[in-house]
Amino acid sequence: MFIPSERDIKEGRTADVYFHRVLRVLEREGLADAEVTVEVTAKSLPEGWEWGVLCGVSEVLEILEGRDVDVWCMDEGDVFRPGEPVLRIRGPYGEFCVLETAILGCLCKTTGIATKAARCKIAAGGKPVYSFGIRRQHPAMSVVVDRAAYIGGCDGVSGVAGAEAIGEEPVGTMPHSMIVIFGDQVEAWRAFHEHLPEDVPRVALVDTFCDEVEEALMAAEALGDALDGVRLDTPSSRRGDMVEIVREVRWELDLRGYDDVSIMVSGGLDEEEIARLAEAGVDAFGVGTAISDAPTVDFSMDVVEVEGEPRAKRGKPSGVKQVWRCSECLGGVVLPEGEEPGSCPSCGGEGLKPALRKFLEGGRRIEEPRSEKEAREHVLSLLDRLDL
Ligand code: PCP
Repeated sequence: MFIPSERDIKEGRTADVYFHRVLRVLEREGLADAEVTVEVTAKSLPEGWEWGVLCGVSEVLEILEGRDVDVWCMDEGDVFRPGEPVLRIRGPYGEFCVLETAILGCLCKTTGIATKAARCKIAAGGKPVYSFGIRRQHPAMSVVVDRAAYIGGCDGVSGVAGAEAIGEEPVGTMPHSMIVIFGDQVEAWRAFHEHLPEDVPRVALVDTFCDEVEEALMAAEALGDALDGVRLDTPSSRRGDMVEIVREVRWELDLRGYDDVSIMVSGGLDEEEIARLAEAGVDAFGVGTAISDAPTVDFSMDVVEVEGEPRAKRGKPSGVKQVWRCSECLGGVVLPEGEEPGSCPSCGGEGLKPALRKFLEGGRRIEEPRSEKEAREHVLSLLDRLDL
């Protein structure tokens, strides 16, 4: 398959060729050792997002570790805003110029995925949101996609490899194919219940051959107390008003004493539909494409200082910057490095703290980024102060 090795990435073989060309020119002109500082910033965010959840820091640090550079960055799962540098690298440009492609590549899509996951969690009102979309990306991306969705706040991931990477059990029960092959829903659900370990939730897919209400009641009657929930994954050709369908399923289940059977919905979900369905009583969401193929965040890496002198291309503010984040309101201000802030410009509080911290010194680790679990917990702790 077409998958570059970790060594290919760390040695710049996945780089845009012009970075190798600029390195050749600079080396021959004796400029490859010029000490520069670069900053990675997103001038704007997709779809009018006002904030993003940074993801990919761990891999960026792995790529730069051992190179003769100093690296400051925001942490895995930190919230950032347009115009705020999230990463700063200082050192001989020749040390890292061929790594720019990989560094940006580790940040752009994963940050989009993590941000979209956080937005879905806000839309779901805190109800469980599971990452179900790795099938929409190349399998080489499956771990990265599920990890980013988890860091953004997803409660679980469907991928076996992704779940292993984050130290969780994978989430997911049955595809339509199982029921179609049996040709009988009840037989399929009963076989699932008979053959799978007890710790696998009994969530019956209830939209394969008949109406969702009808199949939900069939599943409840077939599995009784063993049934944990039903999943509605109604194909678009049959998808009426899912809010009304969910309300009817809930009503008919409750009327017959199955009020402990949860309702999960998957298929074609995005923020708006999740919010509507959460309101209608859906207990959990399986979100695929909206998260796994989330918009790419347009980070760029720009030289802002050369041999200690502020210098940047037009449109990019020169000089090295620090981002001061308010721990109270999550507001922030960007100031030249070394300049101390006053009170928070958004809430007036005194909670401003520097967001860019030093992680590598001379290529050696002096600080570890958050783990996936720590980053996800951090994101979840911020959601009540973030708006869609
Ligand atoms: C899909 C599968 C995924 C869902 C939908 C993600 O259903 O269940 O979990 O959909 P999304 O990308 O639109 O959010 P099917 O394609 O019907 O696959 P299956 O029959 O295997 O459930």
